[in-house]
Amino acid sequence: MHLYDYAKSLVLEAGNHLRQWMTETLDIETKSNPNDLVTNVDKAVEQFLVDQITSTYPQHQIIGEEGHGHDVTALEGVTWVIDPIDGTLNFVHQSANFAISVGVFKDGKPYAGFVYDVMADTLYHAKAGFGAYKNEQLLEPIEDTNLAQSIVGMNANWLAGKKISPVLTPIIQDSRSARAYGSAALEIVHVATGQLAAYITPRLQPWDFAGGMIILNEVGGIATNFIGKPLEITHPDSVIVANKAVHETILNDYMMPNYDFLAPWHKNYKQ
Ligand code: 2AM
Ligand code: CA
Repeated sequence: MHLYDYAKSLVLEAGNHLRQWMTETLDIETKSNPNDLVTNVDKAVEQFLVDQITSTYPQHQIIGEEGHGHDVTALEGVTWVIDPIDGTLNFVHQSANFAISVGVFKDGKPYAGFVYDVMADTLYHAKAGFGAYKNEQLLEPIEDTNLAQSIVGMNANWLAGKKISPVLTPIIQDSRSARAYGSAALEIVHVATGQLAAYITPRLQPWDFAGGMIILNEVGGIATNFIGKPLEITHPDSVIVANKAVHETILNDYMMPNYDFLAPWHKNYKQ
Protein backbone atom coordinates (compact mmCIF):
# COMPACT_ATOMS: atom_id res chain seq x y z
CA MET A 1 0.00 0.00 0.00
CA HIS A 2 1.14 3.53 -0.72
CA LEU A 3 2.61 5.33 2.32
CA TYR A 4 0.00 8.11 2.20
CA ASP A 5 -2.93 5.67 2.07
CA TYR A 6 -1.34 3.57 4.80
CA ALA A 7 -0.92 6.60 7.08
CA LYS A 8 -4.49 7.78 6.44
CA SER A 9 -5.99 4.37 7.28
CA LEU A 10 -3.79 4.09 10.34
CA VAL A 11 -4.94 7.45 11.76
CA LEU A 12 -8.59 6.49 11.24
CA GLU A 13 -8.00 3.11 12.88
CA ALA A 14 -6.29 4.79 15.85
CA GLY A 15 -9.38 7.01 16.18
CA ASN A 16 -11.65 3.95 16.24
CA HIS A 17 -9.59 2.46 19.06
CA LEU A 18 -9.54 5.77 20.90
CA ARG A 19 -13.34 6.07 20.85
CA GLN A 20 -13.55 2.55 22.27
CA TRP A 21 -10.80 3.00 24.90
CA MET A 22 -12.30 6.24 26.23
CA THR A 23 -15.41 4.33 27.30
CA GLU A 24 -13.21 2.15 29.53
CA THR A 25 -11.21 3.17 32.65
CA LEU A 26 -9.46 6.53 32.37
CA ASP A 27 -6.26 6.89 34.44
CA ILE A 28 -5.06 10.49 34.63
CA GLU A 29 -1.52 11.46 35.63
CA THR A 30 0.19 14.83 35.78
CA LYS A 31 3.41 15.49 33.84
CA SER A 32 5.44 18.73 34.19
CA ASN A 33 2.83 20.57 36.31
CA PRO A 34 -0.65 19.97 37.78
CA ASN A 35 -2.33 21.21 34.58
CA ASP A 36 -0.19 19.12 32.23
CA LEU A 37 -2.06 15.83 32.02
CA VAL A 38 -1.55 12.52 30.33
CA THR A 39 -3.91 9.54 30.38
CA ASN A 40 -3.61 5.84 29.72
CA VAL A 41 -5.47 6.54 26.46
CA ASP A 42 -2.82 9.02 25.22
CA LYS A 43 -0.20 6.35 25.90
CA ALA A 44 -2.19 3.52 24.36
CA VAL A 45 -2.89 5.47 21.15
CA GLU A 46 0.78 6.40 20.76
CA GLN A 47 1.83 2.79 21.44
CA PHE A 48 -0.68 1.50 18.88
CA LEU A 49 0.64 3.88 16.21
CA VAL A 50 4.29 3.09 17.04
CA ASP A 51 3.72 -0.69 17.01
CA GLN A 52 1.90 -0.57 13.67
CA ILE A 53 4.46 1.69 12.00
CA THR A 54 7.50 -0.19 13.28
CA SER A 55 6.12 -3.56 12.21
CA THR A 56 5.25 -2.26 8.72
CA TYR A 57 8.23 0.06 8.22
CA PRO A 58 11.03 -0.97 10.64
CA GLN A 59 13.42 1.61 9.17
CA HIS A 60 11.16 4.64 9.81
CA GLN A 61 11.87 7.04 12.71
CA ILE A 62 9.10 8.11 15.07
CA ILE A 63 8.89 11.17 17.30
CA GLY A 64 5.89 11.03 19.65
CA GLU A 65 4.66 13.22 22.49
CA GLU A 66 4.47 10.39 25.02
CA GLY A 67 8.12 9.43 24.93
CA HIS A 68 9.20 8.17 21.54
CA GLY A 69 12.19 9.62 19.68
CA HIS A 70 12.67 12.84 21.64
CA ASP A 71 16.40 12.71 20.90
CA VAL A 72 15.96 12.46 17.12
CA THR A 73 18.09 15.09 15.35
CA ALA A 74 18.99 13.52 11.98
CA LEU A 75 16.09 13.45 9.55
CA GLU A 76 17.28 11.12 6.78
CA GLY A 77 14.62 8.75 5.52
CA VAL A 78 11.04 8.84 6.77
CA THR A 79 10.16 10.46 10.11
CA TRP A 80 6.71 10.33 11.67
CA VAL A 81 5.84 13.07 14.18
CA ILE A 82 2.91 11.98 16.32
CA ASP A 83 0.64 13.51 18.93
CA PRO A 84 -1.77 10.76 20.04
CA ILE A 85 -4.14 13.28 21.67
CA ASP A 86 -3.62 16.97 21.00
CA GLY A 87 -5.87 18.81 23.42
CA THR A 88 -5.55 16.41 26.34
CA LEU A 89 -7.37 18.82 28.70
CA ASN A 90 -10.30 18.89 26.28
CA PHE A 91 -10.19 15.10 26.13
CA VAL A 92 -10.33 14.84 29.93
CA HIS A 93 -12.82 17.64 30.61
CA GLN A 94 -15.01 17.68 27.49
CA SER A 95 -14.65 14.25 25.85
CA ALA A 96 -14.42 16.19 22.58
CA ASN A 97 -12.40 18.83 20.75
CA PHE A 98 -9.15 16.90 20.62
CA ALA A 99 -7.24 15.47 17.67
CA ILE A 100 -4.80 12.81 16.63
CA SER A 101 -2.05 14.66 14.81
CA VAL A 102 0.47 12.99 12.49
CA GLY A 103 3.07 14.57 10.23
CA VAL A 104 5.16 12.41 7.90
CA PHE A 105 8.46 13.79 6.60
CA LYS A 106 10.87 12.44 3.98
CA ASP A 107 14.47 13.55 4.52
CA GLY A 108 13.07 16.29 6.77
CA LYS A 109 10.72 17.62 4.08
CA PRO A 110 6.92 17.60 4.49
CA TYR A 111 5.32 14.57 2.87
CA ALA A 112 1.87 14.16 4.46
CA GLY A 113 -0.17 15.68 7.28
CA PHE A 114 -3.19 14.35 9.20
CA VAL A 115 -5.27 16.02 11.89
CA TYR A 116 -8.20 13.86 12.97
CA ASP A 117 -10.93 15.51 15.03
CA VAL A 118 -11.88 12.18 16.55
CA MET A 119 -15.31 12.90 18.07
CA ALA A 120 -16.49 14.94 15.08
CA ASP A 121 -15.11 12.18 12.81
CA THR A 122 -13.50 14.84 10.63
CA LEU A 123 -10.14 14.07 9.04
CA TYR A 124 -8.05 16.95 7.71
CA HIS A 125 -5.36 15.53 5.45
CA ALA A 126 -2.85 16.56 2.85
CA LYS A 127 -0.14 15.05 0.71
CA ALA A 128 2.43 17.75 -0.02
CA GLY A 129 1.88 19.16 -3.50
CA PHE A 130 -1.54 17.54 -3.95
CA GLY A 131 -3.86 19.83 -1.98
CA ALA A 132 -5.50 19.59 1.41
CA TYR A 133 -8.82 17.95 2.25
CA LYS A 134 -11.44 18.08 4.98
CA ASN A 135 -12.75 14.51 4.70
CA GLU A 136 -13.41 14.24 0.94
CA GLN A 137 -13.72 17.98 0.34
CA LEU A 138 -10.79 19.79 -1.30
CA LEU A 139 -9.94 22.96 0.64
CA GLU A 140 -9.70 26.21 -1.31
CA PRO A 141 -6.61 28.42 -1.07
CA ILE A 142 -7.09 30.69 1.96
CA GLU A 143 -7.83 34.33 1.32
CA ASP A 144 -5.97 37.33 2.67
CA THR A 145 -7.74 39.37 5.34
CA ASN A 146 -7.04 42.51 7.38
CA LEU A 147 -6.22 42.02 11.03
CA ALA A 148 -9.07 44.38 11.98
CA GLN A 149 -11.54 42.01 10.27
CA SER A 150 -9.94 38.82 11.53
CA ILE A 151 -10.60 36.31 14.26
CA VAL A 152 -7.35 35.28 15.92
CA GLY A 153 -6.82 32.01 17.80
CA MET A 154 -4.93 32.46 21.06
CA ASN A 155 -5.04 30.74 24.42
CA ALA A 156 -6.13 33.34 27.02
CA ASN A 157 -3.65 31.90 29.54
CA TRP A 158 -0.88 33.68 27.65
CA LEU A 159 -2.62 37.03 28.17
CA ALA A 160 -3.27 36.54 31.88
CA GLY A 161 -0.29 38.11 33.56
CA LYS A 162 2.39 36.26 31.69
CA LYS A 163 5.58 38.02 30.67
CA ILE A 164 4.69 37.88 27.01
CA SER A 165 1.24 39.50 27.28
CA PRO A 166 2.55 43.03 26.38
CA VAL A 167 3.56 41.62 22.99
CA LEU A 168 0.37 39.63 22.40
CA THR A 169 -2.37 41.88 23.83
CA PRO A 170 -2.10 44.59 21.11
CA ILE A 171 -2.66 41.94 18.40
CA ILE A 172 -5.91 40.87 20.04
CA GLN A 173 -6.96 44.50 20.63
CA ASP A 174 -6.47 45.26 16.93
CA SER A 175 -8.25 42.12 15.72
CA ARG A 176 -11.99 41.60 15.42
CA SER A 177 -11.97 39.04 18.25
CA ALA A 178 -10.06 36.16 19.81
CA ARG A 179 -10.97 32.49 20.14
CA ALA A 180 -9.34 29.57 21.97
CA TYR A 181 -9.99 25.94 21.08
CA GLY A 182 -7.44 24.17 23.30
CA SER A 183 -5.89 22.00 20.60
CA ALA A 184 -3.07 23.51 18.59
CA ALA A 185 -3.52 20.98 15.79
CA LEU A 186 -7.21 21.88 15.42
CA GLU A 187 -6.46 25.62 15.58
CA ILE A 188 -3.93 25.25 12.76
CA VAL A 189 -6.45 23.43 10.57
CA HIS A 190 -9.04 26.10 11.41
CA VAL A 191 -6.61 28.56 9.83
CA ALA A 192 -6.34 26.22 6.83
CA THR A 193 -10.13 26.28 6.38
CA GLY A 194 -10.29 30.07 6.86
CA GLN A 195 -12.35 29.84 10.06
CA LEU A 196 -9.50 31.57 11.89
CA ALA A 197 -7.29 34.16 10.16
CA ALA A 198 -4.40 33.37 12.50
CA TYR A 199 -3.31 31.20 15.40
CA ILE A 200 -0.57 32.51 17.67
CA THR A 201 1.14 30.75 20.54
CA PRO A 202 4.50 31.29 22.29
CA ARG A 203 5.45 27.65 22.65
CA LEU A 204 4.57 24.48 20.80
CA GLN A 205 6.28 21.13 20.51
CA PRO A 206 6.90 19.64 17.05
CA TRP A 207 4.11 17.08 17.49
CA ASP A 208 1.63 19.90 18.13
CA PHE A 209 2.31 21.59 14.79
CA ALA A 210 3.82 18.97 12.43
CA GLY A 211 0.62 17.54 10.91
CA GLY A 212 -1.27 20.83 10.77
CA MET A 213 1.62 22.70 9.22
CA ILE A 214 1.69 20.35 6.21
CA ILE A 215 -2.07 20.82 5.68
CA LEU A 216 -1.73 24.60 6.02
CA ASN A 217 1.10 24.73 3.44
CA GLU A 218 -1.21 23.22 0.85
CA VAL A 219 -3.71 26.09 1.04
CA GLY A 220 -1.11 28.86 0.98
CA GLY A 221 -1.00 29.55 4.73
CA ILE A 222 2.23 30.71 6.33
CA ALA A 223 3.81 29.22 9.47
CA THR A 224 6.85 30.70 11.21
CA ASN A 225 8.05 31.42 14.70
CA PHE A 226 7.61 34.87 16.31
CA ILE A 227 10.79 36.18 14.67
CA GLY A 228 9.99 34.93 11.19
CA LYS A 229 12.02 31.69 11.12
CA PRO A 230 10.57 28.48 9.65
CA LEU A 231 9.30 25.84 12.09
CA GLU A 232 11.44 22.72 12.39
CA ILE A 233 10.43 19.31 13.72
CA THR A 234 13.62 18.91 15.76
CA HIS A 235 12.76 21.50 18.42
CA PRO A 236 9.90 23.42 20.06
CA ASP A 237 9.20 26.97 18.94
CA SER A 238 6.86 29.93 19.10
CA VAL A 239 4.27 29.81 16.34
CA ILE A 240 2.39 32.23 14.08
CA VAL A 241 0.18 30.52 11.51
CA ALA A 242 -2.00 32.75 9.37
CA ASN A 243 -3.08 33.74 5.92
CA LYS A 244 -0.29 35.54 4.07
CA ALA A 245 -1.48 39.12 4.67
CA VAL A 246 -2.27 38.70 8.37
CA HIS A 247 0.99 36.82 8.91
CA GLU A 248 2.90 39.72 7.39
CA THR A 249 1.06 42.25 9.57
CA ILE A 250 1.59 40.29 12.79
CA LEU A 251 5.26 39.65 12.08
CA ASN A 252 6.22 43.13 10.86
CA ASP A 253 3.99 45.36 12.99
CA TYR A 254 3.75 43.45 16.29
CA MET A 255 6.63 40.96 16.60
CA MET A 256 9.63 42.63 14.96
CA PRO A 257 9.34 45.84 17.05
CA ASN A 258 9.77 43.50 20.08
CA TYR A 259 12.70 41.59 18.58
CA ASP A 260 15.06 42.30 21.50
CA PHE A 261 12.57 40.77 23.94
CA LEU A 262 11.55 37.89 21.68
CA ALA A 263 14.96 36.64 20.50
CA PRO A 264 16.12 35.56 24.00
CA TRP A 265 12.63 34.06 24.61
CA HIS A 266 13.56 31.34 22.10
CA LYS A 267 17.01 30.52 23.47
CA ASN A 268 15.95 28.03 26.13
CA TYR A 269 13.85 26.16 23.55
CA LYS A 270 16.90 24.32 22.21
CA GLN A 271 17.74 22.32 25.30
P1 2AM B 1 -1.52 18.91 24.45
O1 2AM B 1 -2.96 18.93 24.66
O2 2AM B 1 -1.06 17.75 23.61
O3 2AM B 1 -0.74 19.04 25.72
C1 2AM B 1 -3.43 24.07 24.24
O4 2AM B 1 -3.50 25.46 24.09
C2 2AM B 1 -2.57 23.50 23.12
O5 2AM B 1 -1.18 23.77 23.36
C3 2AM B 1 -2.64 22.01 23.01
O6 2AM B 1 -2.40 21.68 21.67
C4 2AM B 1 -1.55 21.51 23.93
O7 2AM B 1 -1.10 20.22 23.57
C5 2AM B 1 -0.50 22.56 23.65
N1 2AM B 1 0.33 22.85 24.82
C6 2AM B 1 -0.09 23.12 26.05
N2 2AM B 1 0.95 23.43 26.87
C7 2AM B 1 2.06 23.35 26.12
C8 2AM B 1 3.45 23.55 26.37
N3 2AM B 1 3.92 23.92 27.58
N4 2AM B 1 4.31 23.36 25.37
C9 2AM B 1 3.85 22.99 24.17
N5 2AM B 1 2.56 22.79 23.85
C10 2AM B 1 1.66 22.97 24.81
CA1 CA C 1 -0.10 18.33 21.82
